[in-house]
Amino acid sequence: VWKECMRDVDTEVSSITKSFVNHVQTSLARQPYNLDNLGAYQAAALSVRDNLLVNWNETALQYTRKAPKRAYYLSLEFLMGRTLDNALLNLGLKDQYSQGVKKLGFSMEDILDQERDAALGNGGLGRLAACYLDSSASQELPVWGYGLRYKYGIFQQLISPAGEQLEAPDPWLDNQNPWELPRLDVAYEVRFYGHADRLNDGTPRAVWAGGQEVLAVAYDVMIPGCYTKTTNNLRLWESKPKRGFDLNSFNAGNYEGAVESSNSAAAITSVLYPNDHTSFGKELRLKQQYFWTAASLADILRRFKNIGKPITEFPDYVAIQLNDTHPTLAIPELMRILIDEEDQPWATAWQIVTNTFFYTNHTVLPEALEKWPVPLLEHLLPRHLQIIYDINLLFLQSVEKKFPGDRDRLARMSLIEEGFPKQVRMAYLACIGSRKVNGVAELHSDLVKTTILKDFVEFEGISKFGNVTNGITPRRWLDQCNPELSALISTTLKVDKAVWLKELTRLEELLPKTEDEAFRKEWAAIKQRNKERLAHHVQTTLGLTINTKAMFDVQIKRLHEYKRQTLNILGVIHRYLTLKNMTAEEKKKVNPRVVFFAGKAAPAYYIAKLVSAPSLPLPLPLYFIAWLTPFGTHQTIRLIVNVARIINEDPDTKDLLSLYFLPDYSVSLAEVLIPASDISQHISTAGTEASGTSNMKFCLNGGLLLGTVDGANIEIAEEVGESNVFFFGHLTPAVEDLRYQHTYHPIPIEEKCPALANVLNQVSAGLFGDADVYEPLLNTIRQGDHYLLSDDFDSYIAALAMVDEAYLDQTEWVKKSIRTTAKMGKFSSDRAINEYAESYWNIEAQRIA
Ligand code: 26W
Repeated sequence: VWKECMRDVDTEVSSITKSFVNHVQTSLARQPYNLDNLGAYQAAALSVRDNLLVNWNETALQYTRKAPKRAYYLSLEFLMGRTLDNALLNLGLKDQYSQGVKKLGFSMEDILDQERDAALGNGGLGRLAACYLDSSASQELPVWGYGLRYKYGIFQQLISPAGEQLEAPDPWLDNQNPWELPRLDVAYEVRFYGHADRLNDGTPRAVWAGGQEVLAVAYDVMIPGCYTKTTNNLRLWESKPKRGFDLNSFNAGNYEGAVESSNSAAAITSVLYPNDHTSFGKELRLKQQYFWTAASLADILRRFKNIGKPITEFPDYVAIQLNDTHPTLAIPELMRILIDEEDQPWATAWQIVTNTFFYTNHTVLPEALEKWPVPLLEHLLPRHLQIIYDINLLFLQSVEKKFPGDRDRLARMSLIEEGFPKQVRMAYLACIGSRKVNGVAELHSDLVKTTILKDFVEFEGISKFGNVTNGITPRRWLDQCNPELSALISTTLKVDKAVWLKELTRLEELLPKTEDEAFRKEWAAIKQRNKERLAHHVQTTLGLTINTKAMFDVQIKRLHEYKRQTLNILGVIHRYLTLKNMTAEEKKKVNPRVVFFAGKAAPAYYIAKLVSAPSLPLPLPLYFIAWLTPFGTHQTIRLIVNVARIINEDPDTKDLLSLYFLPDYSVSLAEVLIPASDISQHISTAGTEASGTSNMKFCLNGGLLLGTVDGANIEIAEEVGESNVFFFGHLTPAVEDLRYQHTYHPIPIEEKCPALANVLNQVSAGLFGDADVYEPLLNTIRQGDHYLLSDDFDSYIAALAMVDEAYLDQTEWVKKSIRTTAKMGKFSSDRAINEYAESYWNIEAQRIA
C-alpha cells in the first residue's frame, strides 16, 4: 500500500498520503512500516502544516504589500488546546485526510488523540484569546496575537486517593511541536534593572542603561481561518541569555556563576503563572510582563517603520488590545520609545499612546486587580517608574482642574496607592492610557463603570467606556467537538456548514423543528451518543463505569470561591440525604443524575519548584501571606472526592445519584464533556463572574443552563427566553447589603437556612470522613459567608428540583434544548471580534486572493 501511494498522485487523497509518507521518511527520518500513532500524528501534522504555510506566507505578503491598519491582541495567555483537528476542519480537509491515513492503516481518531494540548492559559481569559484568533482569521481581519512561549503550560493536575490536588509540571514541548516556526532571525534585546538618568536638557528625555539584557526570540504559530486563505500569526516570545555564559567567571573556575545569568534569562518564559484572580506582586511575573510587552512593541514598531510613515501616524496603522491589565506596561514602554528614542515631545507621545491602546477588563474582584509595588518597579524598570510618575502628575493636574479642591478624588484616582509599600494601580494606568475601555458582558461593563472605574467615567466621559459581550468560536465548540450535531444542522438548514458556521444566527432556522417529532428524536439521539462517548472516555481513562441513562449535570471551570463549586457539592449532599430518607416507592419517581466536576485550583507553592528566580531584598508585602495559606478550593476538591467515594458506593442511592471529579481539566476534556451535558451549572455569586464563556458552549450544544443572574447568563436568557434557563439566587444589587448583614447583624445559619445547616453538620459529623479537614471551609460559610451560600442555598435547591421536574417531560426538554441552540447566534466570537474591529480598532477585512 505504501508503495502504491507513493506512485499515485492523481487524487487529493493520494497527494495527502504521498506528503504523509514523504514526511515520515524525510522530516521524521523513520520507516513507514513500523510507524506508531505518535509518528503518524507528527507526519500528518507536518503535512497539514505545509498547507498552512502556503496560506500563511501569502497572508503576510499581502498585509505587507497593502499595509492596512492592523490590530494586535496582547495576551499573557492563549489557551489553544489541540491544533490538528481544528486546522483540518478550517482547511476543509478533514475527510480527505481521514481517508488518507485510513489507507495507510491508521485511524484519524487515534492520530488526533496523540496531540498534547497547548495549555498556555489558566481559563476564561486565555481561551477567549484563542477563540478571538480563530474568529479574526475566519473574518479575514489583519490581527496578530502576541504572547509568551512558556516552557511549561498550566500544571497537570493529579488527584491523590485522599482527594488532594497534586501538581506536576506540563512539559508540553517535550515532543516536537510541529505547529510553531522558530524565527531565530527575529530577536530583540530587552533590558532590566540598571539606572535611568533624565537629560534635563529641556526635553523629557532620559537615558536608561546598565542592568541585565536578555534576548526575546520569536516563535510563530499559524492561525488558519475557516474556509478562507487568511492565515494569521500568533507570535510567542522565548527568553534567551544575550550571551551564553559569562566567560570571566568560567575562566576563574566559577562554573555556577558562569551560567547564573543565563539561567535567570531562561527563567523568564519558563512557566505560566497558574493563578487567575489573584495577584501576588512577584518579581518574575513582572519580568514576564515587561519582557513580552517590550519585545512585542519593538516588533510592531519595526513593522510600522517599514511602511515609511511619520511616527505621528502610528495610531492610523496600529491598534493594540490589552487583554486585561497584564500588558499595561506597554503604555509606559511606548512612551519611553517615543520620548527617549524617537525624540517626541511629551504631548505628542501621549497623543499617540492614547490613540493606540484599548483595554479590556475581565474581572472586578478586588484580589484580581493588579498592583505593583513601587520599590519593585523602581528596581526592575527605573525609567518606566519615572514615566508612570510623570503620567500621574499630569493626570492629577487635569483632574484637579476639573474638580478643584476635591482632594479625596485625587487620592482615589491617583495611579499610586499610598501604603507600605506604595503600589501602582495598573487598571487605572490601562484606563487613562487607552482610547476605549470595555467589559465583557453587559452587567459586567455596567459594574466596571459604576464601581472600579466610576471616578474615571465622571472624569473622562461615559463614551470612552463600552461593552463587548464575549463570544466563542462555533468551529471548535460545535463543529469540531460535536460533529454529529453539526451534520444534523447542515442537513436541516439545507446549507453547507461553511455558511452557517460563519453566520451563526442562521441557527434560528432550527426553531420550527421543535415541533417535528422525528427531528427531536434525532436531536436526542445525538445527545445520547455524546453521553456515551463521554462515558467511554471515562471508562478507558479512569476505569469508571457511568450510568448513561441518567441526566448529566456538569460544572467545569477553575476552582474559585466565587464560582461556588462548594454550593454545588453541598447541594449534592442535600440530594443524597433526601434520597436516603425516601421510601422505595418515592424513589421510583426520581430521575437518576450523574454530577461531573472538573477544574484546577490555584496551587500553593508551585513556581518556586520550577524556577529558581533571584529574589529581591524587599519586605514581604502583606498579601504574600495569602500565597502561603492553603486555599479553601483545595478543601472543596477533597470534599467532592470523598463525597463521591461514599455516594457512589451506597447501594441505597447509587443508581439514582453518582458523582465524579475528573482530574486534569483541559480544553480537550471540555470538548468531550460539553456536548454530553444535559444541564450545566454557572452559579457564581451575582456580580462576580464577569461573563463566563463555557455557559455559551454548553448552550450551543443543546445543554440547558442552571445559573445565577450573573455575567453572560443574563444575555443568554435574553436570547433563549427565561423559560428555557433555570435561574436562582439573589441579584447583584442585593449582594452588598447581604454582606453588610453578615458582618454586622449575623443570623445563625440554623435559623437562616436549616437545610444548609443540616448539610454542614453532617459533614462536620464525619459522614464523609476527614471531618477536621473540612472545618475551616465549613466555617467560612457559617461565619462571614462572603459568597452568600447561605443566602442562595434554598433557591438553589428549588432550582435543582425544577430541573428534575422539567427533565421528566422529555418532549418539552428536547424542545428547550433545540430552542437553546437555535438562539445562540449572538455568542459567536465572530460577532464579538467584528465589534472590536469596527467600533474600536477601525480595521477592515483583507481578502487574501
Ligand atoms: C494577576 C492574576 C490574574 C490572572 C488572570 C488576575 C485575573 C486574571 C483574569 C483576568 C481572570 C479571568 O480569566 N477572567 C475571566 O475572563 C473571562 C473572559 O472574559 C470571563 O468570561 C470570566 O468571567 C472571567 O472570570
